[in-house]
Amino acid sequence: MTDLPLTVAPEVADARAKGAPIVALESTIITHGMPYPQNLETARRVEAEVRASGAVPATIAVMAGRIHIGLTEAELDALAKASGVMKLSRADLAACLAAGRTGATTVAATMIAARLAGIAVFATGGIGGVHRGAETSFDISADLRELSETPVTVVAAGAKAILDLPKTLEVLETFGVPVIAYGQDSFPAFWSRDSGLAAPLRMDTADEIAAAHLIRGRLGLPGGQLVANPIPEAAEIPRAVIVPVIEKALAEAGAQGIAAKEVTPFLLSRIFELTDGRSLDANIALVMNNARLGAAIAAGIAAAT
Ligand code: PSU
Ligand code: MN
Repeated sequence: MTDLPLTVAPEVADARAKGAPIVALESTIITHGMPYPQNLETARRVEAEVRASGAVPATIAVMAGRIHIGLTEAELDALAKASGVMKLSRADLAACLAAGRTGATTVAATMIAARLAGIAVFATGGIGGVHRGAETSFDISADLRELSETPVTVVAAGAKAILDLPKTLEVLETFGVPVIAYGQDSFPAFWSRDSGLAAPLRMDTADEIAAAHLIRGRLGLPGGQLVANPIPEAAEIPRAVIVPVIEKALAEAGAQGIAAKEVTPFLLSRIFELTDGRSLDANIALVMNNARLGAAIAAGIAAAT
């Protein structure tokens, strides 16, 4: 571990040493998921929310060939403003480090880095999944496989309806990933609280989610858990409003031949434009909500270990 290019922020290292709760945060949401300056404001507010909820935030990114676990104000600022930052999934992480480049970590790469740093819980907005039309495009996010391999509990607001949600749930089931809806029976769909699909599992307390995380480890099962936390009611966008927008963005992506890593960022930015920013307000509200739940789960794990 010592020769890994890993820089752990002092606050995070201190929390690790004390066994205090830590919540990892990703950086692709900053560089490829939201426009500037809302990306920077949100990243700061999410960190503050984790702190206010009693945990230490650790935003993860690769800066000049080193994995950073916890970013300084200046690093966060530079990342939010930078253009041409690599989008790093499992396949890209080592290449970015070897080249000494800067990259933002997706859910998959953030999980890998969190595990290296001994962080059990990670909060974000939405995960990648099985894209619509995957039966011909084969576009399935590496986030799903990562959840089956890396023991980190990921708190998200479900998955966006830009994805094929039934297929996403099927793949997670095949991979043996627990998908836990928080406080309701149905699987949430990011901007909407209800996807119309039943979630495979339901839990109503952070402590129960923490206990399940620890028991999986003791069972020797690799992989993490996906906690699907519904967006707060006040921030929800009704399906009748968001679904036509999604259809339009998807049609444009198809017509323009957008493929591979470009698909998700393209759809996110088109949906932002087409909703005049309303999708972004909802996105920010749900990330904050996930930060709070992530902190509570991390506290549950810290208390039990
Ligand atoms: N979904 C969102 N917001 C995001 C992402 C997905 O609602 O910001 C980002 C996350 O970093 C996720 C990545 O891990 O996109 C998935 O990209 P892909 O579909 O190319 O695997
Ligand atoms: Mn993809």
